[in-house]
Amino acid sequence: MLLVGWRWEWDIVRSAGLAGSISAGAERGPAGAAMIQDNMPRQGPMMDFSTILWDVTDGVATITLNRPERLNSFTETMHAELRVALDRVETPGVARVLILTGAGRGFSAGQDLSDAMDTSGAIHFDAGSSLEKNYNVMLTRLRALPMPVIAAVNGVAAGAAANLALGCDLVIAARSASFLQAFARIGLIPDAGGTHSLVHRIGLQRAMGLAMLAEPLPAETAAQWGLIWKCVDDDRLADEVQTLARKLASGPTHAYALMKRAIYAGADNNFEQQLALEVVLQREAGMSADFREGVAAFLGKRPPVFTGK
Ligand code: LHQ
Repeated sequence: MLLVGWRWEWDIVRSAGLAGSISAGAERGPAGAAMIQDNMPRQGPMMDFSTILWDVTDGVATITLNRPERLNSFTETMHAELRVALDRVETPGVARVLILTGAGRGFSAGQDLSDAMDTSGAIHFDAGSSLEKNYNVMLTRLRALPMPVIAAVNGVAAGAAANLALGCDLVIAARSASFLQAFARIGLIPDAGGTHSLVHRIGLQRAMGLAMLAEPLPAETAAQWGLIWKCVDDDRLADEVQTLARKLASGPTHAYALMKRAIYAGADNNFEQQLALEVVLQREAGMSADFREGVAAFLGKRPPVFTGK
């Protein structure tokens, strides 16, 4: 797919049902709504990607994996484009929430396996190097991103893509979606953080079963097991994700960034380490403009208007 105009891209995003209304303005003011800084683009699909779609509307950035004919599997081009899109999200003032989703019927089938085969039909692929260069960098960046990252899992998420989705801060999935640790089917092991996130969230037995049997885990079971935040009916996914994203985009962004640091560290630290970390991070949160606003709003018996600072 070649260079396309933003309106075309927008149609695709809208048909995937996940982007915010292009004409929707942010609610503002004391209703607790999004405070959009003047330099924040109200809408901003870019024209220079061929494997992803990019949009930022009212502080909500959306990256849509967009190779639906190959179930949005990852190629080197897609990884390169994702790096650029993340550069944009990381630019101060651009976004206060990131949504990651897929176009068409799937979220993503993981690594594009045709990349592993050369023109003679031989399989040559340094999977370790692809992890180091691509997936691990992206996972680390998503975790460090100073804003909430939502995975909107619209269909099957397989292989590295399942674990990339699980690497987002909140995972919300359509009821028809599933999470497939497909690796054993092709003689690999779960990667992209899966051996960490699965063990921590659902325990060793369930992690081992998913890894060894490589059977799809329905979204509903994933939610029941605590692997993801929520499973919703397919026709509710777009609205639920937008509502969640807009709520988070009007929240205390700096506190969210600190929460991410605390909670991810909490998966590995002991109790004493975590108490000490909370002191450091809470001290920082307590110096924020949003803390001052939160307290003033509480005492003034009005909803807070957070700027994210
Ligand atoms: C695909 C793919 C795909 C290419 C569907 N590649 N074309 C590895 C190496 C390096 C570093 C990082 O980590 C990794 C880990 C990985 O991620 S390895 C890849 C792991 N993923 C898989 O093994 C999943 C492979 N795909 C499937 O098993 C199925 O496609 C699932 C179960 C996801 C969905 O099944 P269906 O709904 O029946 O769809 P489909 O199989 O018909 O796929 C649709 C098309 O997409 C089809 O093309 P075609 O031309 O026949 O219509 C597939 O060939 C293509 N496709 N996954 N990973």
